[in-house]
Amino acid sequence: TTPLEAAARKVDAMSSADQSQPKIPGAPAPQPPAVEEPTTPAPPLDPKPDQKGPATVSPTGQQTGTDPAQVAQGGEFLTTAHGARLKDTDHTLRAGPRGPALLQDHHFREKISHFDHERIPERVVHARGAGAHGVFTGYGTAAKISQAGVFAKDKETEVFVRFSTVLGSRGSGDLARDTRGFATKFYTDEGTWDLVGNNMPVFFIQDAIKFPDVVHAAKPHPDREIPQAQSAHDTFWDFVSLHTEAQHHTIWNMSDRGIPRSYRMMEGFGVHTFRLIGPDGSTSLVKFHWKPKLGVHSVTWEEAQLINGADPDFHRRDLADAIEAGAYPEWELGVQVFEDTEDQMFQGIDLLDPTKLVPEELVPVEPIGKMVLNRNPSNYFAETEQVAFNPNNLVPGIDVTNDPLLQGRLFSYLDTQLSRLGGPNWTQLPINRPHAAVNDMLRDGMHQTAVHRGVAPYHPNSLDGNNPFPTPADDRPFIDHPAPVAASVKERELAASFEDHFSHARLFYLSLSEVEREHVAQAYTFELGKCYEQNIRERQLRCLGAIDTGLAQQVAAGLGMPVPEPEEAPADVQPSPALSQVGQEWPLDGRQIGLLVGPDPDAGQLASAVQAIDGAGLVPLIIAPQGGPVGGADSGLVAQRTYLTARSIEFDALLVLSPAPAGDDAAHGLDAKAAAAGPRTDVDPRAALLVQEVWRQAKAIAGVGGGTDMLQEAGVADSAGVVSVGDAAAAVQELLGLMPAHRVWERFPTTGRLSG
Ligand code: HDE
Repeated sequence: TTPLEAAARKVDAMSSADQSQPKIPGAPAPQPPAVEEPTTPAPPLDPKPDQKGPATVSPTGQQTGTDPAQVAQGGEFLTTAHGARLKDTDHTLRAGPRGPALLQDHHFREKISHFDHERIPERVVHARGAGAHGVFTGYGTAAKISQAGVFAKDKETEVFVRFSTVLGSRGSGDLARDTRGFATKFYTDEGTWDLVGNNMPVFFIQDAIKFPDVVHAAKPHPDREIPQAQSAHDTFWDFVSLHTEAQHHTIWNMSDRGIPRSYRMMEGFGVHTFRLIGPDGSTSLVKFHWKPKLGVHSVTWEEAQLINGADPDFHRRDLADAIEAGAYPEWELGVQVFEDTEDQMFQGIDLLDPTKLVPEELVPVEPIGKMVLNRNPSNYFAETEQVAFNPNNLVPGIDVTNDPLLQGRLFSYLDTQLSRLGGPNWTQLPINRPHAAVNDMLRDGMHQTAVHRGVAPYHPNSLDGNNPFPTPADDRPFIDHPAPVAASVKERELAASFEDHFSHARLFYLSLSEVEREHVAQAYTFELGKCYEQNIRERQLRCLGAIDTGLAQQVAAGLGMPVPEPEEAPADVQPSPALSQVGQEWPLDGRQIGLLVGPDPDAGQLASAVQAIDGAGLVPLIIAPQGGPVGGADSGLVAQRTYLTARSIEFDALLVLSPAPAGDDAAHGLDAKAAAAGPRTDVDPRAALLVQEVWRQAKAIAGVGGGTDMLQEAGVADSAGVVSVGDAAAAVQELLGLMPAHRVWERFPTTGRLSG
C-alpha cells in the first residue's frame, strides 16, 4: 500500500463512517430512526409543488441550473466553489487550537469573502417587494387593435409579477401608507413585454426629470435617515405642496388605496397612455388596467400601524400563503381605448398627462385577458430580487407614446440595472431570460455567462454568413411606429394642457363614499400633524382648499389651524363612482375567519365551524388560550394562534365559540400579568381586546352559545354586523353573508361633515 492509497482509504472511512447508509443518487432512501440528526447524507426534501424555480434556458439555448446539486442543498458532499470536497466547514484553519488563524485557509477566505458580497444594492425605489409566477391567457378581444400574440384568444403566456412598496428599504414593513408597484413580466413568444405599473392610475410628476426631486423629498431626511417608509414628514409635504401637480397622486395615497388589504386585492394601472398597433397597421391609444377578481380592499389606518409591528411581512405572507393553499390570485387585464388623434386628447383630458385619469363611466375598461398567479418563487434573491423590469421591453403590437414621464422611464430602467445588477448582462439571469429565442450581437461584459460561438458579432459580415439577419417586415419584427412629430422648437416646456393640477384630485375625492372621505381627512390630519413646519402645513391646507372646502376645514380643525385662502377655487367636476371601494360585494377566496375559544370549548361545534369555513374556500384559524390540542386530546384540532400571538389584523371576521373567563394565571404572557394589575373583568383581557379590536375595525362577528355572553361582556353585542346564532355552522353562514362587503361599513363613525 502506497502512502497515497492509505491516506485515501482513511479519508473515505472518515467521510462515510457508517457504510450501511447507502449513498444517493439512485439507491433507495434509508429508513431513518424516529429523530435523526443530519450526520449522514440523505435525499433532500422535495420542493413544494408551487416552487419549481425560474426558467433555466440560457441565452445560447443551454439548460442550466437543473442539476439538484447546483440549485440547492441537494448534493451529497459539501464542496468549494470550484468543486473540491470539504471535510470541515465549522473551524478556521489555525496554528493550533488556541493559535492565530492562517492566511492560507482558502475555504475560510472563499466562504467569508462570498458572504461579504452577498448583498447587492437595493432598488433606489420599490426596494421592498414580493413576487409570484403565473400565466396570462388572452381573450382574443384585443385582436383587432393589437397584433401582439400575447393577446390572441386562449394564448397562454408565462408571467412573473413583483408587487412592492415605493419608499421603504428592503426590510421595511409592508403596511406603509404608500403607492404599490405592480410590475408584470410577460415571457411572450415574441420577446419579453414588461408592464411596469402601480396600484394607482396617476403619478406625482409630469416630467421624468422631476423623479429624483420627488423621491429625495419622500425618502427619509438625509441628516438622520428618518422616517423610514413614510410620507408623514416635512420634506414630502414641502415638495407636494410646492409642486402642485403632485396633489392628485397624493390624495390617492391619503385614501384607503394607500394601505391595501392584500396584493391580491389591488387594482393595477399602466398609468401612461400606450399605443397599440393592429394587424392592419392601424393604431389606437390605450390605458391598461388590472382588475382583481377579489375586488379592491384596504385595511384601516389603525390596522396598518398594528400590522407593521405585529406582522411586518403581512402582504408578502398573504401572497405566498394564498398561492400555496391553491387560492390563486387572479386579475383581468383591460384597456380603455381612445382614438389616436393628432392632439391625443379625450374630452379635454390630455392623454399624455400622467397626473390625469379618464373615468370608466366615460370610457369603459374592456377585458382583454386574464392573469392567474399559481407558483411561488423558490428563491427570493434569484427571482424576486434579481428580476429587472424595463418599460422598454415591448413586443410587436405594443408601443409607447410621448408621455414625458414614460419617455424618461425608457432611459432610467436600463440604466439602473447596470449598478443594481452589476453590469450589462442582467438579461442572462434566469428570471430575466426571455422565453423567445435570443440572437443578439451583444458581447462580453461583467458576468457574461453565455459562451458565444462564431467570429463575426457585427453586421454586415461575410465570415458568419451575414447571420443574424434583420427581420423582413412580414416576419413580425418590432417596428417603432412612425408617429408624426409636430414641427416645434427645442425647449424645456410642457404643453399648457398640463397646467390643471387640482380638478382630478377633486374628481377622485368627490367619487368616494362618506366613510372613505373621512379616512382621507384623517390621513391628511395625521400626516400634516407629523410635520414641524407651520408654513408647510398651511401651504398644504391651501392646496386642500382647491380640492374641497369641507376637506380643508376638517383637516384644519384637526390641526388646530385656521383655514387659509385656497390655492384656487374648487373646480366643477363630475364624480366617477367606479373609483370608490365601497358599495359592492366580492368573492371571499382565501379570506380568514378567526375561531375564538376559551379553555373548554365544545369540540363538535368547533369542528363543524372549521368544516363550514373550509368548505366555503376560506381559511379557519383557531385561537385558544394556549398552544396544543383544542377540545380534548383526540379532537384532531390544534390551536393555530394563542391569545398571545393573535391580533385582529389577520382575521376578516371572528366567530366566538365559547367563553374565555379571566384567569389569574399570569404564566401565559405579560399581557395577562399586566391585566391582573389593571381593572378587573370577567373576561380574559386578551380575548376581550381581540373581540373589541375586530369590532372597531368594522369586521363581521358572530357568537355561538357561551361565545354570545362573551360578546356581551366585551361590550360589542347589539350592533351592526354582530350576530348571535344557535350553532356554529349557521353562524359561519351568517358571517359569509356579511363578509362580501369587506366591512360592516355603517359601524365606522362619520362626522357627517364630508357627505358632500
Ligand atoms: Fe419607476 N423606477 N420610475 N415608476 N418603477 C424603478 O427601476 C423611474 C414610475 C415602477 O418590481 C427603478 O429596476 C423614473 C411610474 C415599479 O422591480 C427606477 C420614473 C411607475 C418599479 C425607476 C418612474 C413606476 C419601479 C428602480 C419617472 C408606474 C419596481 C429599480 C419618470 C407606472 C419594479 C428599478 C420592480 C422601479 C425609475 C416613475 C413603476 C429607478 C425615472 C410612473 C412598479 O429605474
